[in-house]
Amino acid sequence: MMATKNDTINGVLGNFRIEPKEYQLQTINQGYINDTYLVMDGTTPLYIFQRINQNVFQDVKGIMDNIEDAFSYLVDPSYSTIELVKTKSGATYFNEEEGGYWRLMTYIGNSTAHNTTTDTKIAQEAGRIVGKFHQLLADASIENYVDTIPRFHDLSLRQQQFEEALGNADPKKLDISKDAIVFAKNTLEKLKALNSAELPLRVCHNDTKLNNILFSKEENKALCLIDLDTVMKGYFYYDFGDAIRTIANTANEDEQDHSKITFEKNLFEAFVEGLSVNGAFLTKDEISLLPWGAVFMPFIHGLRALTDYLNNNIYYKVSYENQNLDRCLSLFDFTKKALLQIDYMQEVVENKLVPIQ
Ligand code: GN1
Ligand code: MG
Repeated sequence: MMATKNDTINGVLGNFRIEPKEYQLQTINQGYINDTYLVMDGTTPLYIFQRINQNVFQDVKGIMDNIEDAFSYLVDPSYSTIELVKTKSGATYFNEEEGGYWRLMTYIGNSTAHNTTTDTKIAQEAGRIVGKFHQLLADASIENYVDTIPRFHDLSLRQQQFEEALGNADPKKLDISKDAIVFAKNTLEKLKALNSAELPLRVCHNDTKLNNILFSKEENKALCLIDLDTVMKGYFYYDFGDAIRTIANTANEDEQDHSKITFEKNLFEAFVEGLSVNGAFLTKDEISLLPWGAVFMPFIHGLRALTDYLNNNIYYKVSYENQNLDRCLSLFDFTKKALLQIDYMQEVVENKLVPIQ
């Protein structure tokens, strides 16, 4: 008899330090990169098991070292701890030769994640936990962190990749996406100024979209950030902007009906309010550039999606042919809406956030 996928995965699980038994597995279809499974004992969820996408993450050891170091600082009564379950030989990941690299983490019970929200309590809690994450990691030694995806949020790299894709793309695709291409070129010019800003490098999460925040099921209290694959050096405005693009906007990332894409001021304010309850942890310059982060992050993601569309979907997993284009158009639409709110955002962040001295 052919082994089923579950048997195979159970076989890999046997390499980790957990009670040896037959577990039930549930595929989690979130995310564009890794394969994720919920490991259950009967109906009780116990672990998150992931196969790391090596096409995207070539330095698996670097990622796991970054995560292990970050977890050692993310210890606080108001922050839930996730543990890496070691393999039988004491490693943080298992290399299954042909099958790739696997890691196992403890699952936080009674938790949930939201793709979008209209609830200001959730937005505020998201701000509080993103701020707490940064406060706790401010004690980590930045030089210990490996750049596992070098220049991940570097706009000049993304511009170069976009220009290469333009050069190789199918003329039909260039025609279908012509308006997006014009917007991309114009906005790249506008955002160049951000490159010259002198800001402190921090240990960032780099993927703080709302569904990477875990909430308690009962009261929607933010528990912790998940998906720490991209924990690397970065600027705070990356984490701010990535959260805002998924919180102040109540539509999904690939929403095709742009009338549903809006910049919700009450959710923006609630998020900033949540950041502020942590007290002062940002410099004056970091605070003053936050509104640009809310433009920069949806834009850079839209640009990457457009590039991948032109490259025939070689990077992101897509569930239909034009998903990357839909993501690009929706992300660019939110970028335009955020651009209209720069002055408003400036006022809110200056009013609510106190800089460190
Ligand atoms: C990718 O697979 P997922 O959802 O964790 C991407 C993020 C984007 C996200 C959504 C390594 O993350 O940067 O925010 O899709 N991660 C990588 O657009 O490229
Ligand atoms: Mg991710």
